[in-house]
Amino acid sequence: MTLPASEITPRAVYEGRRALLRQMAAGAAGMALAGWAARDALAQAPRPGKLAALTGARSAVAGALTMEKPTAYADITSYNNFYEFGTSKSAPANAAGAMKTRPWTVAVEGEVKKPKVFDLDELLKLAPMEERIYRLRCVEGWSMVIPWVGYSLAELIRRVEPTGNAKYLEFVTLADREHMGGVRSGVLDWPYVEGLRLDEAMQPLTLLAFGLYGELLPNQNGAPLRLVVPWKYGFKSGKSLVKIRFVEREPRTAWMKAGPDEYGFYSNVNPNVDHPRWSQATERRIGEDGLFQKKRPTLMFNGYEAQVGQLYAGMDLKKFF
Ligand SMILES: Nc1nc2c(c(=O)[nH]1)N[C@H]1C(S)=C(S)[C@@H](COP(=O)(O)O)O[C@H]1N2
Ligand SMILES: [Mo]
Repeated sequence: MTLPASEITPRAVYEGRRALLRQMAAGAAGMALAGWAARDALAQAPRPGKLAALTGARSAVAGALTMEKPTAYADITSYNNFYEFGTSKSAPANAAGAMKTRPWTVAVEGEVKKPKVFDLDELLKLAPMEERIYRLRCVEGWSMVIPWVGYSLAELIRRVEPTGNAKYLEFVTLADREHMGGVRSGVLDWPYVEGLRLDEAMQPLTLLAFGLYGELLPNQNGAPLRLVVPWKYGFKSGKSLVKIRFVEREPRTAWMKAGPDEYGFYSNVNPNVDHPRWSQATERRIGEDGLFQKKRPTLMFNGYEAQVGQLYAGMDLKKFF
């Protein structure tokens, strides 16, 4: 389960308090206190008890512990986008049980000095697990707050030593026709491919996630490991990763192939750049739905502007959407 307060390492507590003080100094004192209380409640909440425990110390990475109340486990694990299992929100929870998540390997290749096929067990031990509480904003206009367990993708990147030609990373996810009904359909050009610029991939918030709510990832959320890039629309966070390629040129992603005018390479959350077919200015928080529930304003870079804004300095974000 998530570490009870009594077992959190003194350093984690110290770092957490410092993060809190920084947030309070930033003028969010009331919200910060509410958020802190929510996280303490989370830490004491019983494990969902569905899957094996995978705990992490609270992250000290700047911005890694959002102040907002985590979405209920039942919502996070029953309202999903995972088109390999179908396009409805309930299809992944119903069908992803068929996916075999062991044995599992991830091939890391391309422009690196030390290419390697990593076994899942090796990846689970590669770096200390951390709890990160991130907002996830889907391009469709809804959001959740998810307590992930994992470590920065940078930990893995450093170990394979990118060459000077490595400018981008391409992420390839599982496409198993036998166990994934959606892969037999033509809804996307499989496998699901996503990409990041190397500096985006190295940003410490970019997470390789293996769990949520203190347990291994449920299949429908991308077991056994997935990417989470909290300042970008949810589709950039590929599930069930099998390959990471370091490349020189910007990868063509599955969504860019499907709708080049609608889905750009960057896909940073941006309330000022509308999707061609709908506004991106507000969002519906899953679990808060109700007749009189107000939508929430969508935040620039999904609220992570202080951490990631400088990655895009001087870029026209309407052009590089
Ligand atoms: N392989 C794969 N990864 C994927 C998707 C997908 O269809 N296939 N959907 C994306 C989208 S659109 C979103 S919003 C998030 C949803 O993650 P969640 O179901 O864990 O909330 O996963 C992303 N990763
Ligand atoms: Mo999404």
